Amino acid sequence: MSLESNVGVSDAVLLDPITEDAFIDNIHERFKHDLIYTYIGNVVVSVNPYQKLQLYTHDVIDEYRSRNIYELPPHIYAIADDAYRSMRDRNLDQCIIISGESGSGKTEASKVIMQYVAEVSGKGQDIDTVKEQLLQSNPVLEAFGNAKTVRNDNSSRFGKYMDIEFDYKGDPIGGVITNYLLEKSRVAVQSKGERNFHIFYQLLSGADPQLLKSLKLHESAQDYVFLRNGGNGLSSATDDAENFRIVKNGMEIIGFSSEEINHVFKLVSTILKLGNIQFTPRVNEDGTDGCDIGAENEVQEVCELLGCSKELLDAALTQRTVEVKGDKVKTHLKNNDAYYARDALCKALYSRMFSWLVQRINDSIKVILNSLKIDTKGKTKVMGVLDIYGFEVFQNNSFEQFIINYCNEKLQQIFIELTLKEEQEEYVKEGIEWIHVEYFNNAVICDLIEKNNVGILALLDEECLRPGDVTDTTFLNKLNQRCAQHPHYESRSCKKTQSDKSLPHDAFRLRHYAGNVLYKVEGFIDKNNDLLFRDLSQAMFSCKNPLLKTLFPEGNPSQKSLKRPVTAGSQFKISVTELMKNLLSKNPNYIRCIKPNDDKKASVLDVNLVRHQVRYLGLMENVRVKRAGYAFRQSYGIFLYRYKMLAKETWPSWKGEAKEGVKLVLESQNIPSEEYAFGKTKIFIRNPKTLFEIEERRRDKMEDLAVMIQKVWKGWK
Ligand code: AOV
Ligand code: MG
Repeated sequence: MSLESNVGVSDAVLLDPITEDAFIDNIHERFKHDLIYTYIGNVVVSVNPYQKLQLYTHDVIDEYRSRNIYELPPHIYAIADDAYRSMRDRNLDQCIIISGESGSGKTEASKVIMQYVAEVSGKGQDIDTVKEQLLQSNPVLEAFGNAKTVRNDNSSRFGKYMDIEFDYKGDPIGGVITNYLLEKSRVAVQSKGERNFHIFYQLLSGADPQLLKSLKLHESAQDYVFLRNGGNGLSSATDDAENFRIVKNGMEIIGFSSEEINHVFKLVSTILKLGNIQFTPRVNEDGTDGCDIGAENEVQEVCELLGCSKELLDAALTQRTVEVKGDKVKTHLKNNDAYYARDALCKALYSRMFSWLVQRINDSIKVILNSLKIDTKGKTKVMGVLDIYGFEVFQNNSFEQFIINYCNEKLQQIFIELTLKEEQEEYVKEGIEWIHVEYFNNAVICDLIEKNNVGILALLDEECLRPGDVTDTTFLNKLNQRCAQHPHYESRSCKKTQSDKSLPHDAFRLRHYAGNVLYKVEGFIDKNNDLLFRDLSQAMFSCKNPLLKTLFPEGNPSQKSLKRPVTAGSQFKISVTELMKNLLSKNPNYIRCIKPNDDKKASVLDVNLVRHQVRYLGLMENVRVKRAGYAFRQSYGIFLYRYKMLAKETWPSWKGEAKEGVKLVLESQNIPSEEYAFGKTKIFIRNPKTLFEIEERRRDKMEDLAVMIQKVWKGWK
């Protein structure tokens, strides 16, 4: 990559005039020259190039290493370097928040950050082992947690937050991955043009004949119902066989035993086989409806793979035990209910296996650390990287999209809170002259979704827990009663939207920060309840395959308590709330990803599509706040402590007010007065370059002082 960049402006703050058109023209011009990154102050705006650019080579990394952020053209490396050095040198925990809609390049950006940190941090055999484990977690989790959607050939179907831990020297000494709700419905059903999770296809096309035979699998994806319903067994953009090799190798490097790897593949195979089971309706002797299992051989093979009794599995798939006044009574499942239960089992198997994989990777990193000579005691510092599923709108949107889009609302909320709201409030609080920049605050939508007792999630829980005849329709009715007045809620029965014929009767529409999404209510109650018949969890627990005992602890017959599990929605809300708290406790760095076109094409930028994103991401507001504001602020005491050696009046100590001392320091450096402003408790510096200059002069001064001390010292000796 040419590090010279004179196309447009590299920081949108320098645009003149600051208009949306100028902003988009600038991004567009740069994009045409393969300059996909542009700053807004310290925020990186990244436009997905949909082609391999020479942006991520060792040479480029070397260029960016330990350089100040504005010395080189914008790059994720510059942000990563800045975050890394602030963490190491100033002891500030960092987080890098990557946001943008589906297919905009978040996952790729997160990998670029990890690659950078791995390259610039310390070296050595032990440290390299840790790094390798952290890096290898990517292909493994992508294989199991990503899939092709109509928006993205490698779409993350789970949220991921990774804390990388460092010692005081800045060497990585560990990492913890947290995963957020996997879109498990995909295991059983995929929309047209989409695929199941990558691992299914990878296993079929990458496993050698011997492995396939031991897993009782055929090579052709077309043989499996769960891989057929999206009508898209192959994806042009992925090489499944090669990726299988990479994933298996990754699992080995991370420390999975060959037995564990085998258990995992057995579960993958089990799911494919269960998906091929067919049920046929039957009338029982007592006149009730029941069903029989077709494809007996698939069940037989599943039993062999899992070490399960066929009788038990047959029964669990077609019957259900219910307690009636303390007695256990078996009832037959109707045909449709059997399919439903079978799918629930497959989804539970897969999503629990996925969480286990994450846990296993975390444990493995800990185990390695304990066996190495790395000192993890003492103070560690953390850099968190967040890569979640992006905002998405499909033809059919269900509970999963509702959860994904809720998560994106929360991330937008953090961005607004920190870059638009708090920043402006601080100027006012500090008495700095300030003209307010208006922006849309999406807190109102977050409330609509998550507010205790009245938000959509609470109403969904209320309906799930209500005794009586609860259906998706009763849930929708409840929403219509309770949310009709909300400006971001619309449905066919709301007065304001009654006449809108594009609104079907079985859906509600939310006006999200990033656009309107119509959610079909079908499946909301079931997906939120997330219940698995106990017969199935008991059958799984009874299997010889040890992994299943870990995955289905509630199937242990000796476990008495049958407490109702927390609903999927509540669970997600709890984990997102924790995530937000965690992010807010760290120094945030932002990467805002933009998708240039809807066709995954290189060199094409659809101005209207980009305009839409620029608007909802609040980028213009961001530019205006940054342009009128100050890049750096610090309380007087801390600033003076760091720079007091620059003025003879304040060195070695200053007895007066800190603010006065700071004034003397800045005056002594002949810094133009428009470059800074005095707040009530803090000094504000407009341009980062000014701060870098002051920092450099401090460094020179420190060197002079060191030489002087050495001379004095020698004189004494
Ligand atoms: P996402 O993470 O934001 O979507 P990805 O990071 O998976 O999007 O990017 C989608 C695809 O765009 C990738 O598979 C690459 O083909 C291409 N791409 C993205 N960034 C780059 C880059 N810097 N250089 C080259 N190609 C790139 V989602 O996970 O769907 O929200 O849930
Ligand atoms: Mg992604």
